[in-house]
Amino acid sequence: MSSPADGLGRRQALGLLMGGGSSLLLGGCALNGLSEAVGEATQPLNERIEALLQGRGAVPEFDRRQVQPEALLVNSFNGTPRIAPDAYRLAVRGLVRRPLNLDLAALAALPQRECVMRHVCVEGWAAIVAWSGPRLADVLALADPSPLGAYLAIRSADQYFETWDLVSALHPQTLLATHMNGAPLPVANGAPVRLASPIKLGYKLSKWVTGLELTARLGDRLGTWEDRGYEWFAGL
Ligand SMILES: Nc1nc2c(c(=O)[nH]1)N[C@H]1C(S)=C(S)[C@@H](COP(=O)(O)O)O[C@H]1N2
Ligand SMILES: [Mo]
Repeated sequence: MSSPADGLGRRQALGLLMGGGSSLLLGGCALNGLSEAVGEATQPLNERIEALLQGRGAVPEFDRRQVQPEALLVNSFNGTPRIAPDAYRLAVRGLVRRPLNLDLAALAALPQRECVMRHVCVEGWAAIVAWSGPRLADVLALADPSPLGAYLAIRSADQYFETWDLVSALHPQTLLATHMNGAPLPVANGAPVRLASPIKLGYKLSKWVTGLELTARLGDRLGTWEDRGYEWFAGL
């Protein structure tokens, strides 16, 4: 006899155990027809469980010599915005006590981290990349976040939009990268500032980031691709 969960992945099996509604965030099954039945009230629990399952520990990193520059394909869906470095400002808004407009010098003055990670795109390619820049957590800390903040909305110059849970945003390997493979970030890859993190799929890693907004809840828009059915948590 096989159990009903046979042949299903861990996430799907868990989704069954917890009731179908949980599959929206846990299983990547946003297109299974159940998504409409998922109430907002069930989301925080799902997110907490997902974070627990992932352990939220540090992801093992690669060696700098393992980077695969030729394997990193450019995926841009709304053109390539060109941002003059001198004019660049990163707006930090929402549930913060000190709203900020940070220039590139302010980002460069923060401790610089490097993360050599595998970038994974759902379109079927992956590449090991070395990203560096300040930690997103250090940037947010400058704005003195309110404890009520639980989500981060991320705006980009090409109108790309993303939302993240704050636990993932504050993960020590989540960076606002200004450099790629040891050189300044190329325009096509998001210059002057993009998200980089080994804990999320490629579409969560916004390029040309111009705005961060700390919020207590998710709004109507989850993200450019999430609103078309892609999974919101998109954990790796
Ligand atoms: N602003 C913005 N960010 C974006 C995208 C985009 O089109 N616009 N594409 C996403 C997707 S699907 C992937 S896989 C990566 C690709 O990053 P790359 O072009 O540097 O390889 O960027 C992500 N971030
Ligand atoms: Mo992607």
